[in-house]
Amino acid sequence: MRIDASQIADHNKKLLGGQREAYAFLQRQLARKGMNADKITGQLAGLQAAIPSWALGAGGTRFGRFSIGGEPGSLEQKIDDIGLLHALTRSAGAVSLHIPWDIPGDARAIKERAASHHIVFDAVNSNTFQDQPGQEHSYKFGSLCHTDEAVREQAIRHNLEVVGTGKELGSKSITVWLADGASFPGQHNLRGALQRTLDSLKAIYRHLPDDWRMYIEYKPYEPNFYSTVIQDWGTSYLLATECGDKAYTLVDLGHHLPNTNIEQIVATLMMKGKLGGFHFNDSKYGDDDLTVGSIKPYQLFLIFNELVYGMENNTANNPPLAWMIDASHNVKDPLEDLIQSLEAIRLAYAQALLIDNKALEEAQADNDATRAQEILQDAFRTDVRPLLREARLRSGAAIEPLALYRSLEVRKKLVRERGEKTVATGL
Ligand code: PSV
Ligand code: MN
Repeated sequence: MRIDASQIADHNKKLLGGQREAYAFLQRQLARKGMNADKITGQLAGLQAAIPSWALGAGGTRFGRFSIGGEPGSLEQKIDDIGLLHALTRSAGAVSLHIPWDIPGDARAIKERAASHHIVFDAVNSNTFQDQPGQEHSYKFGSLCHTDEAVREQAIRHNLEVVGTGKELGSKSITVWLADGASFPGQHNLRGALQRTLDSLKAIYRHLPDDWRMYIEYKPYEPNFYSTVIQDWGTSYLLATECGDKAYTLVDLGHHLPNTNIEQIVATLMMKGKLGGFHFNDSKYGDDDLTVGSIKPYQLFLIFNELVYGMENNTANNPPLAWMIDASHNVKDPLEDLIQSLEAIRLAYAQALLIDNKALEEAQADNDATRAQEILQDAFRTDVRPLLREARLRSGAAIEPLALYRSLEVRKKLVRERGEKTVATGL
């Protein structure tokens, strides 16, 4: 199914009066503080997050997976689902493919289908954390770090094939996440495993097209529980630096030990011009892959504060970031969950744009911690939703995407079209 412009226009017409009032009120409040609501609205509209091709079905845990019905059974249907999200929000204009979960049979046709939804192809993701049917060597004991050269070569080849697929689709970057690690002390020579990983990444990097980037994702644990080869941002930064200018660190919010100061990691990486991308999600304990902003919205705001500051004070020429939602949907309808995540990302961005940086700098210079907190929290506690609604309205999206999604009974229609028992590829 597709959502057409007239359905959106009808929905917006009903909400227009309320939106006009709320926006005008906020516009006046912001103007009093010397801020321009229209400018912020324009900045919000520019923030697009990629949707991963694996996030459109029910996610599972290792204990089970419960179908939600109407799941996309093919890449074409996944693109159509992202098309729905983008039509409703105009903030999901990109897809990130995971290969081999989603290999386009006919790249040109897939590209055309995506273009018909105004969707482009963001980073492609390689997968050497699972064995595929017919694969010669197993990744049970690692891939790019493996002690056996033949396994490493197979994994390198896979990454290059993924780049090849990405090239056909118009992607310009590859994200490498490795499950490589050890579950028991002594299982790995820690230094040897890191060295082999570096050598393998360099081999991939050597074949990277000039206008491509390589993002190196880190994660402290899982599926290995004693050591992960690329365990933290420092290791990723080291590897990216040794590979070269086209390699960057990728931060996945869920890939930190509890209470890690992620905003500080962002600040450090941007200071060095080495922050490549972001995987958004939220968590309470570990890599929980929950809806963005559902658990720690203040942390997300503080992260966006550093991102905005980093973009405005880009002394190290950090390139524009690749944004992606990397969440899993166990109990919610994935499309509803993603609409909420898209909203949370823009909310945090809008709040960060409201920070009075001049006043903050003064408070910092005076070592006035109380004032600094007031300045941050004043921005955080501003209800910025009229700005988000306005950005959607002006870009042809729905003022309230979730409400429209429900009133159009999208899931019910998808179940009717695709069936109750379809299962999407992914974890
Ligand atoms: C691993 O936990 C991860 O964050 C990587 O980005 C994977 O590509 C993705 O999740 C899906 O498993
Ligand atoms: Mn991730």
